[in-house]
Amino acid sequence: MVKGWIVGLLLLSWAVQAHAIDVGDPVPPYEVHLTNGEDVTASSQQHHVTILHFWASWCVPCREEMPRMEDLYQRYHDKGLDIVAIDMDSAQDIAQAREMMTHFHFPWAVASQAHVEGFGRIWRLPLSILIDRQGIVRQNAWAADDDHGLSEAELEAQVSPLIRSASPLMMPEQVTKTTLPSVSDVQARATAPGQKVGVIYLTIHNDSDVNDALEGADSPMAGHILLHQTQATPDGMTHMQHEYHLVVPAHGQMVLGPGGHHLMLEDLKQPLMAGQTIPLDLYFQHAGKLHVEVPIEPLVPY
Ligand SMILES: [Cu+2]
Repeated sequence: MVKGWIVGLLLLSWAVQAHAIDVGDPVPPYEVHLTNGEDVTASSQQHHVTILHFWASWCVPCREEMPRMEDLYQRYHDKGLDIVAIDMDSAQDIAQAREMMTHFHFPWAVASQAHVEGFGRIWRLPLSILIDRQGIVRQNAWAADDDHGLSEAELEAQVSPLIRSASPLMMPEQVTKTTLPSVSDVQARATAPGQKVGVIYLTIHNDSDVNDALEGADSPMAGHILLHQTQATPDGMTHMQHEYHLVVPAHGQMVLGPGGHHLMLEDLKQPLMAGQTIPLDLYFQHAGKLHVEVPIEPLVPY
């Protein structure tokens, strides 16, 4: 049964798109002109939980699923849920779709009035896309495993947590993608001739809403750069421990300074001369690469 619908839909040329989205992606731009005259777009749905629900009047599991969508809508619409039905009927069947929609309270549009190409191919029916209040796709090509449509329990399990979360449900790799940390108090110390190691201090500020982590650093002036922490040993000495991951908390900072964390430049290609700068790339787990020019300070006598 399902196979027949898939083949039928593959022939619908308007829906054919090469690019598809993944769960966790920001919602692509879309624009749906509803039969009630209103428009629904990604920006009009900010702070709402949205289900884009693709269906057709000839689709048996759609007819089973629609009343459960209606129940869900009745339960959660005043708490922020919107359901937008997009009817995939061909032109001669739209009257039938219109009659069916009179039984439901959520709005609908015909497919030719729905610009949803960014979601990729609508490859089966019924099919739903669930978008959270932050505009993140939480279910893509959402459909039941059987021919009876999504159950009340399946709908409830996915939708109610998004309804309850007025605050963002965090997806760090999405949220921080464009938020680079900034740095202050950046400095290196000049080295004596023949010295093969140098040190860089800086403070990292994370202005995004989620934790990030410094995972590595690189510079053409050193063979490699390690993340180190100076630690006191019981006998009163210090040693340097290699770290792989320095967490910079959300809206917080990480200080790399004398006696604590630092960047250790090893296998220096040339002496670090006061007044020059070191080109440095910092690699963050979420934000990616940050380039910094590090001023070299004179060697201070201890
Ligand atoms: Cu060190």
